[in-house]
Amino acid sequence: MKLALATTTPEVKTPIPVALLTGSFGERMQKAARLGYDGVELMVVRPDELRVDDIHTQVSKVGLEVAAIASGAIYMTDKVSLLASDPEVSRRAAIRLDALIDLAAALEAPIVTIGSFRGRLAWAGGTEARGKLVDILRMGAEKALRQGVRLVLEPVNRYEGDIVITAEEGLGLIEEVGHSHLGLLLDTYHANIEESSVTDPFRQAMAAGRLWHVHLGDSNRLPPGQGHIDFPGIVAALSESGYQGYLSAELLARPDPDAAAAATIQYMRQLVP
Ligand code: LER
Ligand code: MN
Repeated sequence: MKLALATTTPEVKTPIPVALLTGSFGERMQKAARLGYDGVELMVVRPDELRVDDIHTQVSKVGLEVAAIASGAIYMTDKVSLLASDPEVSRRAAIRLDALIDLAAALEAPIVTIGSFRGRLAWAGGTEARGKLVDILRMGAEKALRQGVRLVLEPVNRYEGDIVITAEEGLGLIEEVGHSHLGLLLDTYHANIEESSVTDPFRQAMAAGRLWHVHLGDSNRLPPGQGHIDFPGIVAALSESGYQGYLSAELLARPDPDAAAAATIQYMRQLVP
């Protein structure tokens, strides 16, 4: 298992509450490496504004990997989502997803995340919009296959979404899509709110062969160890089921983005040597 943290790419100017580290992009890469992280999860908003070669250089010259390309900041800043009420916005979101997949391939990132960026059924016309999401995910997974990356769907709690709240629901939708390149991302913070057990979903998703990425945040969305989630139990469940992917810190940048990054790795390195 490897450790990463979520941070924004240079074109993102608005503060993202769950993005870690301060300074220029290059400075943040140096800080992440110095703290002992293995990788970074890049929260991208406008992929067409990025200088991909510069990013690749700044990440790799400090010995980091791009653990994932995250879509979550797109909805937060631009209000663009796959299930937007306006079909034109939804179309733009699908184009943005394509661009994130291309970016992941260019940066050798294995994963593109789809959490709150999927939008809500309620916005897109109710339960019928489920089929629309299935189609978009299937097309996205097909594009990911062509580019040698994989998509992960993230259950998000009921206050932030209305489709795929639990791991079981996520696995069901993934089965419906039926594509080799669509899997699951489990976020400990969302799992703590929605699941009956905080460890079983990790085992179930691993047993299904679909757990490809994990987000870390404690019950209060602070760094692990500062709330009441059983992180030793989760890491044990992952380790016993053979998880080799990233555990990526996506949590509130409190008391500040650097302190939260430091506290997270200090706690997690005891569990993931
Ligand atoms: C949002 O709460 C979250 O967990 C993100 O990963 C979703 O895009
Ligand atoms: Mn998350």
